[in-house]
This record gives sequence, structure tokens and C-alpha cells, in this order.
Amino acid sequence: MNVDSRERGLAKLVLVAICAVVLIVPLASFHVSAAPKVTLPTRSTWDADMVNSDITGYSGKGVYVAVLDTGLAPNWKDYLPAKNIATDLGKGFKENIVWNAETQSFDESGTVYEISWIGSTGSTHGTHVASTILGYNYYAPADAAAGVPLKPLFVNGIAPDVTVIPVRVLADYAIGKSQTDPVNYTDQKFVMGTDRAVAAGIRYATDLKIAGYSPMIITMSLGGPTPATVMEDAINYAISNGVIVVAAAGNEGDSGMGYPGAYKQVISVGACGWEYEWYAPGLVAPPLRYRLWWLQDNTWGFNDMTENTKALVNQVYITSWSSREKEGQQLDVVAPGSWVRGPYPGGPGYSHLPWWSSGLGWYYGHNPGNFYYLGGTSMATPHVTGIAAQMLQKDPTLDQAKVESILKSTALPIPAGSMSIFDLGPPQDFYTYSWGTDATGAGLVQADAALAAL
Ligand SMILES: [Ca+2]
Ligand SMILES: [Ca+2]
Ligand SMILES: [Ca+2]
Repeated sequence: MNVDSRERGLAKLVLVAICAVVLIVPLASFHVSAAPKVTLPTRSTWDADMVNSDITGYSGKGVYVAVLDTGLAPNWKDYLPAKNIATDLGKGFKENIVWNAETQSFDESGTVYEISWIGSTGSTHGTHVASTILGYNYYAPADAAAGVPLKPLFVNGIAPDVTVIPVRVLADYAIGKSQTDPVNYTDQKFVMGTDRAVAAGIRYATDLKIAGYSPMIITMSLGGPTPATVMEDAINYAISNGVIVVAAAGNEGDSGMGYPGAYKQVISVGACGWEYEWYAPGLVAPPLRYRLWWLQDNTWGFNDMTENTKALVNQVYITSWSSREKEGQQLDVVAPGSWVRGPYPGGPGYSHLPWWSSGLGWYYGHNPGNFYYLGGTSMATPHVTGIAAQMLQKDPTLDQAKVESILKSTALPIPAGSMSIFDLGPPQDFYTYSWGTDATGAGLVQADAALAAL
């Protein structure tokens, strides 16, 4: 089971997959600093504008969101508002795997044990996912170097007042060569989860809901290729206890959806993008647009996505990698997942001082990429979760079937189609993306319409 995302630095595309390199570091050596006592100016982004979560008047207040992912980065307070993270409820689950020489594959051990919810610096995918829901502190001195001296700001989230419970079900694994087939498997370090670990996370969040942490949403930006009874049983336990369950469709394109997303009882989310991400008529990828197209900022002059739904439909494309619905699977809706900016500290990028310090990390060139554009149904999923949180704020009695049916009936239908999109590649060029009705579900979620339907 892998995290469903791709990452983009400035011009590279990397799959975050089972063999993503993990830095093994002692977590205790990192000091989590307190958040700065400053009030930052706030800015909204293209993706919130696209789903209209910014005009509903709801914020998810009073709603709990269990983010089942890689946990949060050790320096999460650099980015996320501490008051919105239930650190006392955070937890992690891991199942060991062992190499089976006979079958030449990994076997799950069958035993899940608890680990910290603080993730490693090897994958800060969960931090990025949480940032889409809550919003995050943003400052990237590289913007200034590129000619856009943006001051520190707070990027608005989809449901900024929810309480996030970090539940780490995607853990670090290090498999030495001696444990494996030395020919086909060298030393490996990767971040992943198992069906049992994910099921344990689902049950943990459900039990919290039963204990009074309600309403509760479980959001899963993860998936594996095959169904598993242990996971589906846990999902059914959650739903029958009133928990809302949202999951990524997967990034496998025509190969179909992953699990848990493909289960019909789950609210599943595919990924769409915006025609004018890296290019707009009259603005042919100059540095300004290149860096800040994602941010609505009057200063830079491209701050608005049309509110005319007929015009908007013609600017939405479905990504080539967003999983298509196969027989027996159910794709419910799509949301912005290409490309979403957010904190993604890791590797050398982690060795920086907090941005409100003197910034020496940048000065010494140690911090090339703490914010990344990530593309994936991983990024689309927290948009739908945020909208569901707004719905639960308005009506805490909503159950899974009701939330799913309203999200679908109020979605903006996206017809099958084809669109030429400027992309960074490499090489930078226009690429044509095509999609059928198996890639759209009921369409693009619309928060304002969903809230109005309650
Ligand atoms: Ca809008
Ligand atoms: Ca469904
Ligand atoms: Ca707008």
C-alpha cells in the first residue's frame, strides 16, 4: 500500500512509491519549536476557489478529522496551527513484514503494534495532506530569488477549524539485503502500510468517535491494488458507527482504482486540474506565473477562478493518472489534485531553521524544497474531506450515505473530454489529456451547493 501522490519540485516529477528513499534519523534529535506569535496575512488558492469551499461561511468547526497517513513531520509546528492538532489523540500503527525466500515476496507478520504519530523525514506526505485541510504557514525565499518577493503568509485551508487527529498507518521500513533476495532486492528503505495497519487506524478513529469525539471523518490518501477483508470490515465498523470515510481513488489511470477507495461504501475521490495552472493567455509561463499561479494574490494579478460554472467546466481536466472506475468499483467525485502546493519537508530540505528564525537554512542553501507541488488523488481527497467537515458542522447527524449522496448530487458534472494543458514536463510543452465518464464520477465537488442542500 503506497501513498497516492506524485511530487513536483520546480520541474521534476517523482513517484512517491514503495521505494521512495527514506532518511533514517533519530527523531529525538529534532526539537519542535513553538509557533510564532504573529498574525500573518492570509491568502486563498485556486483549488479552494474551484470547489467554492471559500464562500460557504463554514469552516469545519467542532469536527474531528483522523488523517490516516504518514503522521506529521517532526517540525509540523513550522507549518500547521498547533491548536488544530490533537497531539494527545495522535497514534501510529505498524505491522512488520518479512522476506519469504520461497515465494520471493514479503509476507505480513500478522501483528500490528503501536508507533508514534510523529512521522519521519522520509515521507511528509501526511503533513501535506493535513495542510490542505487546515491551511499552513508559507514562506519560500526562493520566490524572492525568482522575482516575486512574497512575504510570509498563511494559506487558507478547506476546513481550517477542524481538529486533526494524526494517525500514522504508513510507516518507515528498512529491509536489509541479507533479509531478501540479494539479486533482485538490494537494501531498501520505503514508506508504506499494510491492510492490518490501516484497519487498526480505522478502528482506532472509530473508537474515538464512539467515545465522544464526534462528528468524525476518516480521510485516507492511500491505497493498494487488492481488496482485503480486514480493511473492509474496519470500514464497515466505522460507517455503522456514524464515521464518514473518504479515500483516494488511486493514481493508476486505466489500471483502475485502489482499495479502500474502490469500495462502494467509501466516498472516493479522483483528481482534476485547472487548464491555466502553468499557463494563461497573455501570460506565457513567465517566472511570475510559473511560481505563483496556485496562489490568489492581487499583487500578482491572477487571483480568480471563474464563478460561472459553464465556463469553469471548460477549464477542468481529469489527470491522466487519476484512477478510472472498473467493473465492481465506484468512483464518486473528483477534486483538485494537480497541482497542490503545501509543506513537504524532507531530505536536505528538512535541515532548516524555522522560517521565523534568521533563515540561515536558506542562507546556507540547505533548504531547497520545503514546499512542493504534489499531484495525486492524495491531494484531491482532503478537499472532499474538508467539504464533508463543513457539512458536518452544519448538520452533525449526517451519515455516510447522506454525505456521499449530497456530494454527488451537487457536484458539477464533468463530461468526457480532452484538453491541451501546458505542463512543465520535462520537457515543458502542451500535453493532451483525455478522459471518459469512468474518470469523472458525478463530477467536481462544489461546497456551496453541498451546504445549500442541507
Ligand atoms: Ca469559486
Ligand atoms: Ca461511494
Ligand atoms: Ca473565483
